[in-house]
Amino acid sequence: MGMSIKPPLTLYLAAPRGFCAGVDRAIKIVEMALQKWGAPVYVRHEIVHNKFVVDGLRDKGAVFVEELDECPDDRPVIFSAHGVPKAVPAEARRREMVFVDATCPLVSKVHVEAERHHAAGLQMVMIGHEGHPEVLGTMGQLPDGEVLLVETVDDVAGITPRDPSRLAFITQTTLSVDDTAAIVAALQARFPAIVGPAKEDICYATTNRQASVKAIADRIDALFVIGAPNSSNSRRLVEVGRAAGCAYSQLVMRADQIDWRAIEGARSVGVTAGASAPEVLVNEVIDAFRERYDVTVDMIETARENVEFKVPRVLREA
Ligand code: 0CJ
Ligand code: F3S
Repeated sequence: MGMSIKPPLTLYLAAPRGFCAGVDRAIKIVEMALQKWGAPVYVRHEIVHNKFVVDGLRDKGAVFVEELDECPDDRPVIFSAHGVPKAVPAEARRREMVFVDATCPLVSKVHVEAERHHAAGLQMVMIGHEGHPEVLGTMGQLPDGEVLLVETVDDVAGITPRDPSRLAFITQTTLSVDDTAAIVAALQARFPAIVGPAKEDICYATTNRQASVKAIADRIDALFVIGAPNSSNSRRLVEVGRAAGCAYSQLVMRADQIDWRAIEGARSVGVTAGASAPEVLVNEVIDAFRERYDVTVDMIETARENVEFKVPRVLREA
């Protein structure tokens, strides 16, 4: 940079951002399993959707696979934070494997809701993204055909429930709060008898991160969401930024993905991170801004979080 004077820039740092309690717990489970049993410990699916986290655990001896049939019988396996269909632990039991379920307790709660409604004779409608592991896991709690999936308001008109008067709905935990409210309203309009949670099953972390983006979106020229392309909650933060008035809202895995020319002339930017993105990557992005600008960081905190989840008992025992 030599003698050049850096242009001023205000960096609005959203809070809450980054790791949620479910991600924190899931990563701890892998680390504690490696300590307890040694390497290799198998992990079914990325423990959370972040390459930096996954690479770090792989360096410590975790082996990431997509399906249980890629694991040997005689090594422990961990199921990712997103949850698994019932058939997965059933198969692990049949093979007498040691397994630890890192499914977020807030996802497990949705699994229980689905089972409860099913036991009461209701067919389920799930609001979620087709093919996402959480959706596969939650739908996989019930027999095939018992859960109808809708992704959009338009999808609501296209489903054909067995008995429209005996329906319940559940949702993925990482959806857009606003889009989901519209889908729930469409379901209630078409199926007045449908039962469900008070609002939806979106978790506290998803809700809080979206609210903090909304709080800064109208005062920034650009928004950078640190997160992975396969991270649902992170992608929703980009959409929320755009919908709330920041047209240039971008998902970046880390600092090297920032397109500096695209933000030439920017005076203020927003930075946040998805629930699976570690704070070291936030700091990396802030440092990259400091190299190019005279940065003033202004943290905008819209909520305080104090949620913590215990790791399973098997890992708390010596
Ligand atoms: O599904 C979850 C319980 C969220 C886990 C944390 O975030 P991430 O990015 O691994 O997963 P999503 O794609 O679901 O946001
Ligand atoms: Fe759980 Fe929500 Fe995080 S469902 S894993 S607390 S994003």
